[in-house]
Amino acid sequence: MRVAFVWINWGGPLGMSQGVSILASELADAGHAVTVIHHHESLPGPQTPAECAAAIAAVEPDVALFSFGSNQAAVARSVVDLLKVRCPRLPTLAGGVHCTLTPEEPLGWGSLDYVFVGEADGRMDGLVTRLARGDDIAGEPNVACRRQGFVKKSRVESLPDVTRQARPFWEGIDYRDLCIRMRGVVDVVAGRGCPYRCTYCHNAGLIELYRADLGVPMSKIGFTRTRDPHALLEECRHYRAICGEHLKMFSWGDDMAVMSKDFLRTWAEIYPREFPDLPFALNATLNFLDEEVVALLGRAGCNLVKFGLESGSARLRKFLRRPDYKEEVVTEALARLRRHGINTRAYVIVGVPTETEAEMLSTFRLGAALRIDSVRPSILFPYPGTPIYDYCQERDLIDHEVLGAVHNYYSRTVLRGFDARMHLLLGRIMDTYPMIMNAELGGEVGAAFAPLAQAVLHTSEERWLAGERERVLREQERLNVRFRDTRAEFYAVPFPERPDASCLMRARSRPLANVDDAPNRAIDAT
Ligand code: B12
Ligand code: SF4
Repeated sequence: MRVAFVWINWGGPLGMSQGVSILASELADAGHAVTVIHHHESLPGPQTPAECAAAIAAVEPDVALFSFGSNQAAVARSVVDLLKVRCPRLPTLAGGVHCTLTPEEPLGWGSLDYVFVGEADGRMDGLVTRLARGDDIAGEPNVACRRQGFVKKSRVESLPDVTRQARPFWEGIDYRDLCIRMRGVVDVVAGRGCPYRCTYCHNAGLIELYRADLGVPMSKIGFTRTRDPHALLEECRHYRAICGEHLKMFSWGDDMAVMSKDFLRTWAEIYPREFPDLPFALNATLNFLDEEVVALLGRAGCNLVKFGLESGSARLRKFLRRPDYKEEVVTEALARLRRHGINTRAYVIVGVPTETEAEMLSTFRLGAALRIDSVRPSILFPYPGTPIYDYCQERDLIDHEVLGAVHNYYSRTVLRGFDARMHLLLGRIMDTYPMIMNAELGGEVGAAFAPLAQAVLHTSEERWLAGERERVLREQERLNVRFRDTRAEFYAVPFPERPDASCLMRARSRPLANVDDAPNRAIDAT
């Protein structure tokens, strides 16, 4: 069968969906002719929903498959609506995290035939073959559709065994080009799942879905899974062969990559033997970073541990149900990582309901005080299917018009309910947070940036919009240039298209992988 597999990533950061890649290779290995269409503004492919629909139609597919997240649902809808007009008889099936957590939403468009709920490994050949034959797949496990105005959803099957996960679709996705565009970073996945249920994360909804449908307690779902390290190593070899000298770093997409010490022990043996100079980065919760885990990561050549700090306020960390919300857990884990020369990146969230100005500022001040190598803010976006979404919905905090139009989580807040002062600062913060952090660093850097931080916090909106913003940003740029060639440490945003990616410019024992702005100072944009 001919299959068009569309990955809608419009407005999001560039990167390939592992889900699309492995499902596409499953289909190809079963004998289907698969075309992956990557819809992203920075790529040469389709630039509008109409062009995307035309690109799909040009494949003359027997089935069209879609994958997208909540922020891309509006774009996906336009594409599917237009496709339905062009090819009314073409069967369509969509999957991914948005479809899993809120199948009613895409099914409500009226143009999409089916939605897949949950993980689809091992299922693609059967589904596509039946769809292409014109069968009705309502009633198949994990499948949802609309019948007589109601959403009909079958129960999900048990979670797949990731040790049998298919390979990436190397022959159908230009990974070399992506690697170059992503400044040398290649995404891989070493496992799936996370034992926690932070209120803003998809995992809370996923666990609940599988627990309810399978009728077993959470501990029996088998949610947290690790791949065979040798299979991952084989994948790394393949990427090296494809990307050659462009490959600078592997970034693991796992939500929580340090759950299995057995995996890490093997990885620390096999990876550095073959890739002694190729760093990798992963996500972890700080409470898992005991001495043995950090030592294994160090031995394996891990360059960067990324973690959700989320807030400078322990109250908000607890509100968000972080497993590592306690101050001492944060400081001890960071000290351990530093001792082993591993760089750190904190993801932080601003615009959490009930957050005060002081709490928001404390987040950046804490990041600077702890000298975290990279601090990456996002503005809270309540994803449907998460506990924080229900919390905001119950309190009527969501501006649904804005919610549907925001393609990522660093553009603007989609929440109402903050006072005017918080709204004003939330509107400024993504442009200016490095100045607030730099003002905290003390010394010459702190003194130079302090007036800019003051201007950010105390300029009226009228003056800000009448030119003060540009002046402050120009001055920041001037200071960045001034400090760049000194030994001073300061935060800067190296890539204009990624305002959320700030790095502490400093000499490191393990330089971060993919951009050098000065000798011995590297920054990355993964
Ligand atoms: C790596 C990653 C990225 C990469 C790749 C994106 C991707 N979607 O794969 C990049 C950097 C591009 C990225 C960008 C963004 N991401 Co991101 N990302 C991840 C992360 C950490 C891992 C994804 C992964 O590899 N999973 C493993 C693979 C095997 O699973 P999977 O892709 O879900 O696929 C399985 C099923 O979903 C299903 N499936 C998927 N597609 C399809 C299609 C069909 C037809 C079928 C039948 C089944 C099916 O089967 C697959 C195999 O079992 C996830 C968290 C997570 N654990 O999922 C967040 C996550 C997906 N990202 C998230 C967000 C918010 C974003 C951004 C909006 C970030 C931003 N800066 O604003 C953008 C939007 C991108 C987009 N178009 O979705 C949220 C999405 C929330 C939501 N409700 O949409 C997540 C869940 C993080 C979180 N905890 O909130 N991200
Ligand atoms: S620790 Fe991270 S991946 Fe796990 S539930 Fe919390 S936010 Fe999600």
